[in-house]
Amino acid sequence: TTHIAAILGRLAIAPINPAWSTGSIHGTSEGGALLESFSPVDGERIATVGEASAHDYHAVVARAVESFGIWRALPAPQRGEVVRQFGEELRRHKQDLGTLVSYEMGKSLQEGLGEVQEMIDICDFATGLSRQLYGLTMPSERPGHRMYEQWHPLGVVGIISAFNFPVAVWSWNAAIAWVCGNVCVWKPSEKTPLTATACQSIIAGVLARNGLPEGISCLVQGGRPLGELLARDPRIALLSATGSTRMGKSVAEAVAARLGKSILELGGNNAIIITEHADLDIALPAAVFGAVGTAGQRCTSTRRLIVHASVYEAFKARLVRAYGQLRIGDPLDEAHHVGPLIDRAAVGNYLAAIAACEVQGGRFLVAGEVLSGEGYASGCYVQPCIAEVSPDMAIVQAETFAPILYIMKYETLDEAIRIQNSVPQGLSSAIMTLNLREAEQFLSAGGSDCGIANVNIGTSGAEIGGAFGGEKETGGGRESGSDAWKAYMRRQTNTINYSDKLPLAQGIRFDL
Ligand code: UN1
Repeated sequence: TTHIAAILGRLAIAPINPAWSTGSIHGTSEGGALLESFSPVDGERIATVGEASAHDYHAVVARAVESFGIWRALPAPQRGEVVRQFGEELRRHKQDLGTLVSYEMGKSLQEGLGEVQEMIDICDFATGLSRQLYGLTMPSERPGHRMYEQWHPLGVVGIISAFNFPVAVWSWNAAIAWVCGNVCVWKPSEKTPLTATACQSIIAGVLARNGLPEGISCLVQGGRPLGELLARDPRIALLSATGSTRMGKSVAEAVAARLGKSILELGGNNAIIITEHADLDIALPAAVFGAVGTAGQRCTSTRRLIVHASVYEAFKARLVRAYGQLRIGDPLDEAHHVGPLIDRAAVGNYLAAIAACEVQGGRFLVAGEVLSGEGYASGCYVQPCIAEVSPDMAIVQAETFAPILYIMKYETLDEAIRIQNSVPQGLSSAIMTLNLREAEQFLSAGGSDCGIANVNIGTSGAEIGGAFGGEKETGGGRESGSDAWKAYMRRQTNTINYSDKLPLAQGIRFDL
């Protein structure tokens, strides 16, 4: 913890600061409610953070609205320069912020650092994008007319993020939203308030050095009521929400009721198909990292393996052997592969899913258990487990945010694709094959129904350059790279007449 105190110092955050107000727009009133941050690594309380009341929330959004006027007037490449500077600060603080992510959330240090790298990458992407944001021009059907489109900022973008990627998912949204000319109001997970405050203090410094109002990046800390305020608030032009399908449905309903815009990035139930033509030497680490990385708490985590009958037994044996080599423990110790789950409630969900799987006929190849003894005092460390199942079992259809891997057998690729698509979620998917026909069938319109479909890599660990998101209960939103920026802007079609006549479109005659 002294190590953590030093990190907080370097990130300009006081370790235990109930007021939590200095220099940050975070919406805390004196004597208001507090959020406590506990580390799942050792069970320690790391910090208390002021919670935003409804009153605070309204004050913060008012500052955001005010700041929007200033920010949108800045040319996009100048906004990009501010985002570039934010990326530079993240490079400087990568070790500290990555360590804090690992300590507050529980993912391995490698993954904590990877998450900060993802933030740096999106800043680079957004900086380049700030000189693009291209609209199309198209020929007008009328003589002496010109037609084109422009992209304008939307206004205030709300961001609801989840505990599992406590900083990267915010940055995907914020960096893109900013270069597009929007200001942001961020409600992070109430389970990871400290990393959010760290990010806020970094961007606040960048904005201050550029003489810009901090309202360009706002932070409101708190639980579900704040999410509801964001969803119902007509000042929030776009609400980008990452989390459970249950949360997404209630956000989508409230936003749709006011005809607002939303980007939803919800649950996944991601599968890898391992065919008879797979290179098992790469299929194995892909499956294991996908299933146990971030202790199975990525929305892209591998939850299902669909394995061809001819390689099933061989692959199963290698998989079970690999699980035997997993080292579980303090994620800050680089000797460990797997850290804890986020909290004891998550451990409860893990145990409930295992029990349900057994009742429904699943057979465990590697049994799950909650680990106890030295180093496991937080009660959040669990044994990653594997169950042999049939694809239609209710528990296999559900996303459990824990390292539980379901393995099942198939005979034909049509059947494997049918199984892969037979769940309500549609985020990420992969096929392991060296056979061109199999790979292309999997990627075709009749193949995977997911937003992400990979060949010879696993389901998790997407790069920021592509659009990230998925179909069906995953919510349909796209964030991050490619042209996902378009969802953060409004498109305006402009027709300009430079002739001295007024011809009407569609050849309509209207003579006065
Ligand atoms: C998430 O789990 O919400 O593709 C995001 C990945 C990461 C992002 C995951 N780049 O696994």
